[in-house]
Order: sequence, then C-alpha cells, then structure tokens
Amino acid sequence: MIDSTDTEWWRTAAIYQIYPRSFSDSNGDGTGDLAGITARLDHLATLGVDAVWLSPFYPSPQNDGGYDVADYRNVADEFGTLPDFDALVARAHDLGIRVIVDLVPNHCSWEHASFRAALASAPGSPERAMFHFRDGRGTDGELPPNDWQSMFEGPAWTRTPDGQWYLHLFDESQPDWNWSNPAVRADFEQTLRFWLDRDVDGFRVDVCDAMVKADGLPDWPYPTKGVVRPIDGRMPPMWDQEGIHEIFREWRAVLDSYEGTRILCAEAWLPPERTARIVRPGEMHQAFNFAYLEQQWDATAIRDTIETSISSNDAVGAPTTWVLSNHDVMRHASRYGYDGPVALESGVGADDPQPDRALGLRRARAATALMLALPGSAYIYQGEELGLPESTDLPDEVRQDPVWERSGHRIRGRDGCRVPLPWTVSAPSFGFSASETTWLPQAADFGNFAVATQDGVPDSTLSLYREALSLRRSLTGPLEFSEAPADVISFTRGDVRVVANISTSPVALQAGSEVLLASGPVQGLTVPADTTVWVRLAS
Ligand code: TEU
Ligand code: CA
Repeated sequence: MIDSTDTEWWRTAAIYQIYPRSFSDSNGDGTGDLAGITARLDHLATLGVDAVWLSPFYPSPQNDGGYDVADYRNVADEFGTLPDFDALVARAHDLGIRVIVDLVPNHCSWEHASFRAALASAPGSPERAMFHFRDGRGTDGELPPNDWQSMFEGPAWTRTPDGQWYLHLFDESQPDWNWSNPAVRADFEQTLRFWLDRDVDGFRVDVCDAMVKADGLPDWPYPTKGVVRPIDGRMPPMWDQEGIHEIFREWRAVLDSYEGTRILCAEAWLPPERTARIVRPGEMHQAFNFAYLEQQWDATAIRDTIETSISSNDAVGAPTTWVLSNHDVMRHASRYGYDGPVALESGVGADDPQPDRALGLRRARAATALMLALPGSAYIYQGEELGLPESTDLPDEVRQDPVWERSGHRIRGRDGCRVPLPWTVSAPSFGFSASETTWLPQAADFGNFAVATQDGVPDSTLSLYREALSLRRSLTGPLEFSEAPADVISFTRGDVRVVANISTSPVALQAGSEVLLASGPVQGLTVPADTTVWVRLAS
C-alpha cells in the first residue's frame, strides 16, 4: 500500500518510466497496453521502484508516439479504457507503487477538437486564438511568419488553406497551444483535475520550458539540439521564458489542494542552474537532469555535473534527479559502447558504425551503480534494468519517428530505444505479446536479455538493479567527495563509500572495506576499469 502520510516520498524516489506501446501487450495485437502493464506490475515491485511514470496513452494519431494528444482526458482504444487505467492505479497502489502520468501542454495533435475548430474558423477568431496563427511574410504571405525551425527538422510553421500559418515546434501534426490565452489555462486545469480525481500521484510535464514564447515571436535562426544554452549571448525566444513560472505556480496550487503529495516533474532540456529555477518553492517538485544524461564516460565531466546539479538544487531546497536513458535517447548500454560523443536522438542504422556491446554494457552497469548511489531521485527507463541495448539495425521501412521523414531520411530518430521488451525466451515475441509480430520488430537475440533469463542469476544486470535499488534505501546523508586517483570518482554517504573507476587501470580499495555492491567482477580489493563498487568502510 501507499503510505499517504509520506509527504516527502518524491525526494528520494526511484521512478520507472513505462513506454506503454512497448512494455507488455495483453490482447495479442502487437502493441503494449494498460492491461498488459497491470499484469506485469509485479516485476516492478520486485525491482523495488517507488513510482512509475507512464508515457502518453491518450487518444492520438500516434504521429509522435502519442506526444500528439487528441484528447487529454481519455484512454486510446489501442491502450484500453478508463476502467483499465483505474485498475492499473489500484493495483500499483496495492503494491506500494505510485503512478505519474504524462502531461503534454506545449502542443496537441491536429486531431484535437480545439485545433479542428480553429482550422474551421476564420482568422482572428477566438478558436484560432487557442493556438499561434499568424499571417505570413512576403508579398502574398507565402513565407512563414518567422524563421523558427521545428525540433524535428524543417520549418516550425505550416500554412493552412486560407493562407494563415500555425506554429509547431515539433511535427506539423503538433500545433503549439497559445499559453497567453486564459482559455488554454482553464482547459489544462480541467485536465489536471481529471487525472488527480482518478488518484494519480503526479505529472511529468513535457517540454514545459517552451510553453511561453517571447513577445512578437522574434526570429531565431538556430536549431536546438540537447540542453538549451544562450547563443551569441541571447536565449532562444521559444525556451525558458520567464512567463512559464507563473503557470507552474498555478498548477502547484491545484496539486496541493489534493489529498496526499502529488508531484510535478519538469521535462526541460536546460542547464542545472536554469532547471533549478523551475523547482523553486511553490513551483514544480522535480526536474529532469539532462545535463547528467548528456555527459560522456568521463570522470571529470560527470563529477562536475554532480557538483553543479546538487549545488543548484540545494540553493532552492529541491532534490536533484538523475537519469541516463529515456524514450528519446540512445540507450546508455549502447551509448557508452562508442568512443567519443554520440548524437543522442539521431538513431543508428545497420550501415552505421556499431557500438562495442560488451564495453557499453560494462560501462552502463557502472554508470547505473554510480547514479543509484547519488542523493535525490532517480529515473529508470524500461529495459535498462535488463541491460537492453539500443536496436541499431532496425530496417528503415519500420521507422516511425517523424524526424526520419521530416529530415528527408537523414536522421533515423528514436525508434531504436522504443522496441518492445523481452520477458521470456520460448514464447512469441519473447513474452511481450501473444503475437509473433510487434509494432517495432525485436532483435533476434532479445531472449538473452529477457527478464526470465536474468531472474535469480547473481551477476545479471537485473540482479544488479534489484540489489542497488534495495541497498539505496539505506544510503542516507549528503554526498562528500573523497580524494581519488585520476579518472576515479569517489564519495561517501554516511559509512558507505562509492568508487566509480572510469580510468583504464584497476584501483585498490582501502584495506578492511566490505564490498556491498559491485557492477563488475571485483578481485579481493581491486576494482577493475569501468566498474563501480559500494563498500562499507572499516570502523
Ligand atoms: O521531448 C522533448 C524534446 O524536445 C527533446 O527530446 C528534445 O529533442 C531535446 O530538447 C533535445 O534537444 C518530448 C518527448 O519526450 C518526446 O518524445 C516528444 O517527441 C517531444 O517532447 C514532443 O512532444
Ligand atoms: Ca495490445
């Protein structure tokens, strides 16, 4: 059961991200669904997570994996029904797991009733004022109103048959809401209340840093990739505008009016000192730490990011969060299998350079053991507890990420981290579905990563995650860095010392250390390269 008196649960929570299409399929159509999730919640209870975050399961044409929402207050037919959702929440709560849903407030789908009404209405109408409609530039308005680029390549504007243009920071099927319109705010408050009334424990808020645009929509010729930073001394006019904070304060007041502690988590690709402003008192509870996710396997960079993240958040009294993988980036078990920088969201094709799998997995296990020792809240993306690699050989014809088409087949996109999970070995689609075929094809060797293959196997990645998540609960107290050789990160939390050996040579532990957790084979007191250990110090 959920302990509803625990008002601080989110400060240390391990939160598991479920991508509903790819977690578990209950009805054999090859697509995951809510009943499939409910049936597999035991796996998450055994894993030892405190909460799940569900990526969108709302009615949607699925032009962007459901981040194109046609109706914010319903469940898509392919994912089930509202009663299925209620059953999921009830079962999760019975197991002591909280449920966070995805709120997508920057944009909707072009199939949303409000956008259809806007298209059917005249320029200047209240219906159009729900979105950003503008006349174009050029002699006949044939040029877009400004030069903004879509995050998915190409212009951020699309022209309608009557000549006006509408703004979409993402796909043309994802029109941006106009947050300076009070009617938009009122509508989203209804959505918050709808899910809070159904007992959700919080919201992960998609692209919350883009909701407010600078007045006059001034030109900005630079595309954005990764964490947003000023260019030529200017902040982009579509990111991190001051007006977002007022909205967050309004939402926080709504959440706080409900029983228990319901949370808001910001999805914003900003540097730590800017995300910290979103988690000031009275605003959101947490923000993703994408600066952490962006770091390569480099001790100095990782250590610096830990320090800046903690100090930025301490300054506003908010916990820090940590994340290594999600549905938008190459899985970290593959990312660390490359030397040098990796384009996080660009995807890999069969004819591209392939990662070193063994190296990637070794480093990924070490990276996770490091992350789960850090103070604050940690996010885990489905499949990483299996050491699942990115699918780097998907046939191009199955790709669904809109960036693949919009980039003219230059950028493959994010499908490789969204492939359905393997649960067992000798069953159709490795136990994901009764069907042999799944919405994205699984790799032939996925059975090696299946839950059943790893369950109870002492050295498996699943066992490592279970042990780390369990031991993590005993790590209390602030982090204090210790002296360490070059390329080694070492810190203590109470009487536990964590040593992450990111160097290329073994390091020796202090005599008398008792090894509590190791991401790789430790011989005596010697920690090999690319390995993290947690030890209890001799008293
Ligand atoms: O992603 C937000 C998003 O903008 C990043 O993934 C982005 O590409 C990043 O800023 C790097 O520059 C969210 C969802 O997680 C994603 O799946 C959606 O496609 C996107 O919003 C649009 O809704
Ligand atoms: Ca299904």
